[in-house]
Amino acid sequence: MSELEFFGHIIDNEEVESIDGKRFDVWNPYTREVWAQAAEGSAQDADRAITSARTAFDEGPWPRMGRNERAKMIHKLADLMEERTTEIATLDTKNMAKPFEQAKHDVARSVWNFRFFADHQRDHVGEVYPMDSGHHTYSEFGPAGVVAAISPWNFPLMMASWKIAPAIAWGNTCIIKPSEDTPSSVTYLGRLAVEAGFPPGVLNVLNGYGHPAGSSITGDDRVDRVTFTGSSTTGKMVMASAATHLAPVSLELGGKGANIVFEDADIDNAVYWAVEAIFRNAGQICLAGSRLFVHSSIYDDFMAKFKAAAEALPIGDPFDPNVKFAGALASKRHFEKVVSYVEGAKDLGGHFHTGGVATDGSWSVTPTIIDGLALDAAPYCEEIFGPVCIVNKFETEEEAVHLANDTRYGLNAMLFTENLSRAHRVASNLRAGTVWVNCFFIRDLRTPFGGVGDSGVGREGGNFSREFFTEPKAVVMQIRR
Ligand code: TXE
Repeated sequence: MSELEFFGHIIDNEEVESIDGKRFDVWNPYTREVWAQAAEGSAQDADRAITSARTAFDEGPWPRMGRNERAKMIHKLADLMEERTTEIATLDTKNMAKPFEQAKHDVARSVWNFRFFADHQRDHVGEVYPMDSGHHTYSEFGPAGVVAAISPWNFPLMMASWKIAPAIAWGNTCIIKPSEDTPSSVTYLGRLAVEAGFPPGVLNVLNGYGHPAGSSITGDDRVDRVTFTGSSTTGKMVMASAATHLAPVSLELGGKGANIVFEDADIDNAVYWAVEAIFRNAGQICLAGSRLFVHSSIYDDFMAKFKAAAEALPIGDPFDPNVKFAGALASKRHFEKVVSYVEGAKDLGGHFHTGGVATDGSWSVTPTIIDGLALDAAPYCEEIFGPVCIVNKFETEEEAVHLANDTRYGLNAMLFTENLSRAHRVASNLRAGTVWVNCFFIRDLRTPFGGVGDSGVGREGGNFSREFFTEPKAVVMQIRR
């Protein structure tokens, strides 16, 4: 046991065990071995973390320091992350079998999250309105207070940084509760914040399970904002818990992304992105293009190329630089979930063009492409969150839009066409938070990000993050009587 790595809570700039000394095992899903342990947070540990963040907010320097000084410290943290890219990426790869090259890319995107929001709060422009009554009114964006952030395991560092960066940039203090499946990189980030000289209590890391650790921070009335990424079911519980003390929530939940390939698409480009959209990160992406709609006139051609590209993906050791997709799934529990959908698709008469094989030696499912399922079949309607693409034909644009929108989710959609008018028209008609045209997964942090329906509540990004992580105030000033 002694050679296992340990990830404690980071509270008040100290890395600590749980009060009751409890720990849980951290698995490497590729080797299927326990490689570390993490502190298992209880309600008492959550209380310690909240007290720390509350005191840091009410009495500490962070919300009171100049914007430039705060930005500098956040950039210092980003510098340290950049320097330790290999170490951090190694943790995410060990922890969830994320291909190492991709894990490094995730670190780079996380670094950019911190840099972007540090600068965004430093440089943001306020509004002043001269009023006919002889007053000026302006908006002030003061920090909201203590932020409880709950992050998932599919992009362990990146999803956490996406919450922490705007929260602390706007002068809040934060408690992040990483997924129990992937505590390592976020704890490491907490260590780096201490090294970067953050005042105690600005960034606390609370490890542990959704209940009691997560629910104890969302339900505490000393918490002013709750930001959560995870399943729609848990999201509803988080919202109910935050509602007990009227804390605003930002929820980024599940998805069942539609990917529409029109007859006038550049087929090779569409195939490239269809592969990226469902097999990157082994399909464990809320934005995955898990429902693919292909025009009937190009269906056979497209499917032959898509199948060939899927079968060419090397699967295996995530530390192997050739393995870029479809490694092991993040946990045994998740592997079993994906397999149950694959088996369900077989029982429901789905036609497997490729895949559907649970591989030996790791918790992997081969890249899977299925068609022939009914539109009410569970694998078609529900979020599988694995490398499983369900394909359907369509005949008209109206039909494609109807199919794409006929879901409880609405996080994102993609469309492939070389017809400019159609691109704009369809993008406008799709019920989704993000629409990609002839591409996928490209993101500008200034734009809104979030979902419709069961995919979430609220938007983050640029000024949308500012609205959520601050308490906007109107000040009215008499200029002349
Ligand atoms: O999610 P949960 P799970 C989807 C995906 C996946 C499914 C289940 O389909 O197969 O959800 O994954 C914390 N109060 N997504 O079980 O339960 C939990 O500890 C407060 C989509 O991992 O939502 C973890 O930190 N927190 C998704 C986080 O919530 C609670 C990413 C997510 O766990 C809690 C992940 C509670 N009562 C899964 N219960 C996406 N949108 O990208 C749990 N948690």
